[in-house]
Amino acid sequence: MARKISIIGAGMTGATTAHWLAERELADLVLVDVVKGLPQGKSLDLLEAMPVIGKDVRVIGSNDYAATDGSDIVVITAGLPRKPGMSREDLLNTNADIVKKATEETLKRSPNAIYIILTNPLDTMCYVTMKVGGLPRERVIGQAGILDSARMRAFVALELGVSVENVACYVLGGHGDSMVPLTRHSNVAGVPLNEMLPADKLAAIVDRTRKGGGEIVALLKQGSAFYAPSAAIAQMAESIIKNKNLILPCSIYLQGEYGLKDIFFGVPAQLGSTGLVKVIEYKLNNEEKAMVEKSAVEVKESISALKL
Ligand code: TXD
Repeated sequence: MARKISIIGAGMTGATTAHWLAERELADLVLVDVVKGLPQGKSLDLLEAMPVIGKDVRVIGSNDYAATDGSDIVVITAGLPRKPGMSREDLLNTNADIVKKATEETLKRSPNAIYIILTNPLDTMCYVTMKVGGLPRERVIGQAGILDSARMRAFVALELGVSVENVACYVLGGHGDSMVPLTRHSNVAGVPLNEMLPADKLAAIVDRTRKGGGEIVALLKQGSAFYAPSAAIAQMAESIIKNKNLILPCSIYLQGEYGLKDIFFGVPAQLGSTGLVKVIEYKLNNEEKAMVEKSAVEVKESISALKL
């Protein structure tokens, strides 16, 4: 039987995730959204592209969670952007309600599903799914770090004129301005980044990475990044479906790793058929530890503002 991936939220990231996933021919796809016609229209359009790209993927769109029955993976991208007059805390609790409902409705139809969360504030929404679903941490994985690391990789590759494939960058921490780009552990074909780039260039790349989301929001004027975030989800899903055991920076519920407990936080995570297989720990120096702690405070504050 074909594997099945359901994507809740058929907006920019949800639909683009379906696109990248269809290209990889990993599983049949379901798009669910509250807007009438939107998931149906986008999925029909994508289905009609399959003969052109030669992939046998069934794509269904629905306003009803019944379509998600028996999913192997559920991706949650549903949420609202901040509206004028809305505080961050208001947005947090509005999106928490949406993610809560998406979790409850999908989990009862797919009791063994692995969850990949995208909705912001990311680390806190992962916490909502894990708590509401009563799920083990292995089955709730947030997407943020692949995107942040990919931005840094793209900027380094551009600067040096080398292939993106030769550039390995690692970004830890919460998905926010306090993310922690690990320049010491990043490298180009094995050569440490700080030997490949002068300090000022490297500092500029780190700064652009931290502000990467905002740079795109400012350009688009409406909405936020969607190609790169959804490509990242497809990579996570592939590692799970194919049991590839790729080590990818993901938001994971920590239980003592990096000295942190009871929060979702961006760390390198090995992903296989059961979801999280293992958290990989870097040896951090004092400066890096201080950045991690600062980032963790932000995530803790966000979780404590939750009204579940
Ligand atoms: O790296 C990351 N984690 C992020 C996070 C990168 C990019 C986007 N990030 C966040 O993902 C963003 O801040 C939002 O919270 C979500 C979704 O972003 P997207 O760009 O896809 O937003 P859209 O285009 O507005 O799509 C959201 C869809 C839209 O079609 C709504 O109708 C739908 O969500 N929606 C719902 N679907 C199902 N059920 C409910 N209740 C619902 N409410 C809204």
